[in-house]
Amino acid sequence: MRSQAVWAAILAPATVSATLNDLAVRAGLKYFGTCLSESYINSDSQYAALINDKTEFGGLVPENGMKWDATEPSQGQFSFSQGDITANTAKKNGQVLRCHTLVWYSQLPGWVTSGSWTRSTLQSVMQTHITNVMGHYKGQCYAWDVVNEAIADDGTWRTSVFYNTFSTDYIPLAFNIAKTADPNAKLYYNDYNLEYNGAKTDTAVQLVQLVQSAGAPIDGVGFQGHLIVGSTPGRSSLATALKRFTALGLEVAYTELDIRHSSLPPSTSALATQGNDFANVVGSCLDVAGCIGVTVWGVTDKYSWIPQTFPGAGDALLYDDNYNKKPAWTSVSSVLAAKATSPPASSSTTLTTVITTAPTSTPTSTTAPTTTSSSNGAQQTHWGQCGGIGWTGATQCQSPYTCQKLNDWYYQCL
Ligand code: 9MR
Repeated sequence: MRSQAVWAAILAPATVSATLNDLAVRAGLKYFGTCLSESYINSDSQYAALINDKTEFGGLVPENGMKWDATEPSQGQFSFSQGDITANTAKKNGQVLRCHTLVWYSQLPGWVTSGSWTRSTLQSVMQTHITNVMGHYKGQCYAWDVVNEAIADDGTWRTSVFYNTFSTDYIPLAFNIAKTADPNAKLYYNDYNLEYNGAKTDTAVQLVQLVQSAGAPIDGVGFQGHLIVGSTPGRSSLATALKRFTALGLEVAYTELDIRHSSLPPSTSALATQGNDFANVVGSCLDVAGCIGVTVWGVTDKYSWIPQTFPGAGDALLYDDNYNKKPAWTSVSSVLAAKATSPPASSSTTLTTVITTAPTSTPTSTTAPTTTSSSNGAQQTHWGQCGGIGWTGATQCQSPYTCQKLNDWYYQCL
């Protein structure tokens, strides 16, 4: 049992940084990352500054640059110029690189979708594609999304040129080829709507078992996390879904997190709900031992795939159009900070547990103490920090929240 003095040294406020990746790493994750849009990195300096800030985004994944249509637009002709943008940025900054994606029904060039294939000819095409693309990035990718979105929303197998040719046999085949191409990359299955723990999640569990029983390697499952404000499952339900895969010996990660408003502009209360939803998603990752990181699918609401796919919906990210941090940014940073500044309790599975295991005999307080200067009457939003050693910001919470002590260094509006 460590003494309180030892905890004080370990948790010294000077080392608490208010940037997302720094907090995530202190909270035990490998990274907090984002996708990099190849379209904006060279034309928007504010965008580039955030992408290059490893303390904020410690992981990168190319939004489009490593997909089949970008890397092998014509059969046997490979191009890595788009994918290299993200790979080189991550290398320069020391960020964790996720690589996305090898076998997917979408963003396939016409020569793949409209070819007439036998198992043997399509296997050769997959072999050539995976071997060349993974070979080019060999040693650089922490993880590869080997197979993406193989399951339809109702839990049946998604039809595609791959499924139509092989049934499900293309899935273990892809993982086997990938293992040979880059033995050190973590090999992931990646999909959306696994968060709801319904029929699609059931089939994803079957997919993992199918790969494992074929004797093929699989290391992780990516929960994309394309969610909707107000319909996002709660923290413990999300953790339950993640644990179905860690129980199979895999790691999990949120790989494309965004939580969209169904109508725009969002009201103040919708922004607060979005913050709660983000907090639940990130919190669920913190609650599951095998959840290794969170990647958001974009930096700013200015640039997102959502309005094109879901007209009228959007504003799903942590920074607004003008690069202001949204309430969701505050909630994410607060959930990370609560874990980062708490002692590694044996089972800090919920915020409540964190509170009850704080390393101090002082009872949970509802008034913020120990600030070095007072704030000018400003009030924190739900999840915001409201006190702690060294804290100089607001110490009052917006109604109905109260400022509660998580530990000597961190008080939060709950
Ligand atoms: O964000 C990507 C967008 O720019 C592309 O036009 C789109 C094409 O399908 O793909 C988007 O990213 C997808 C990701 O690669 C896989 N999961 C769903 C993402 C959102 O559609």
